[in-house]
Amino acid sequence: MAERDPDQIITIQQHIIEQQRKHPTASGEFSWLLSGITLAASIIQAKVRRAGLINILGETDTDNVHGERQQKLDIFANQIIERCLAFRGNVGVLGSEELPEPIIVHSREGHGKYVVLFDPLDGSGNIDVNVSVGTIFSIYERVTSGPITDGGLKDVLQPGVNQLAAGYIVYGSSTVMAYTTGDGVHLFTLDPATGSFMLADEHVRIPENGKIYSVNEANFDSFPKGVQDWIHWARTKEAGPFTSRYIGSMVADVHRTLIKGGVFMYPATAKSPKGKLRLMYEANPMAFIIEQAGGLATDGKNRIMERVPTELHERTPLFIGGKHEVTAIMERLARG
Ligand code: AHM
Ligand code: MG
Repeated sequence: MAERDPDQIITIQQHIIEQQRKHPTASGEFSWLLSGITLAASIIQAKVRRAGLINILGETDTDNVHGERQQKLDIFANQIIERCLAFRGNVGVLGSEELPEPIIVHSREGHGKYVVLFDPLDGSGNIDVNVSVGTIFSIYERVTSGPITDGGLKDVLQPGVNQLAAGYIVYGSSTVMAYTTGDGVHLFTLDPATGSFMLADEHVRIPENGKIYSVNEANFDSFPKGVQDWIHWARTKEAGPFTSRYIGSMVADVHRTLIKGGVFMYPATAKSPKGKLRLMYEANPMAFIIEQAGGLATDGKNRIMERVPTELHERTPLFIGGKHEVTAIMERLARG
């Protein structure tokens, strides 16, 4: 790929259009869909930035002065994404962490051909303490055609390898967005002055041999033995040594892992025997991003993106990050 002039300013819209030009048969519908997600992200970040003020101004989760129910931020984020995508005309099914069942989108043109799965505000438990939160999304093409008859489940329950695109937005000290359509991972930073996501880095690669592990160590005693063994090893002098970082917002922990390397994990625990994180809108999109950056994402045994889902809210253990670290943990797990 030709080197870009570093002085060139590229917005996410331009970038998506450029990506689309690489596919001569592309209709432009897909770019239209992605731009719905960036619009939602801009609106959500503005609301997240005012979260503290909203409390100071005395608004609660009771009715506001207009007689409207004051919403929690994750419900707000969910509604914004629904509203930004449902009217694009090309989305057939939406699935969200906040919704028990998929939503079938009825548009004037008939059922759209895309499926979008999302976690509207990952890590929302951290908002009260001003820690980064984010939005995660995953896009598929429907596998059925014509009217959607089974509540959208056939179209939703696809393995991650079928994803057309995935990405996340972190509402941190700045707002950053990462996306992939299978041609590398591209990073953008929101310029609050213009409201545009500006290209910050293209074809990002996860550093090899990162020396950070990220896990909720309070659960250590109930981790599988292989995970305990690897952590014991990582704490030794010979290992590197590693340092530990755990934000408690997966989206922010994985973003750090993408930039700095190392491994983020949420193994099975006594409290969450199947793992805590959700396969379809947390693990799969992050797996697509990290694999496209040269890393790995597994459930300890198998590649996350090859798991065949059986339900929208299915949980999975997750080991995601640099190849060396994830492979080493899997080897220890295999030893039992
Ligand atoms: P959420 O989507 O309801 O916010 O829950 C998922 C979050 C992840 O962002 C994070 O990695 C994990 O829960 C933290 O869990 P724990 O507090 O058990 O460490
Ligand atoms: Mg989440």
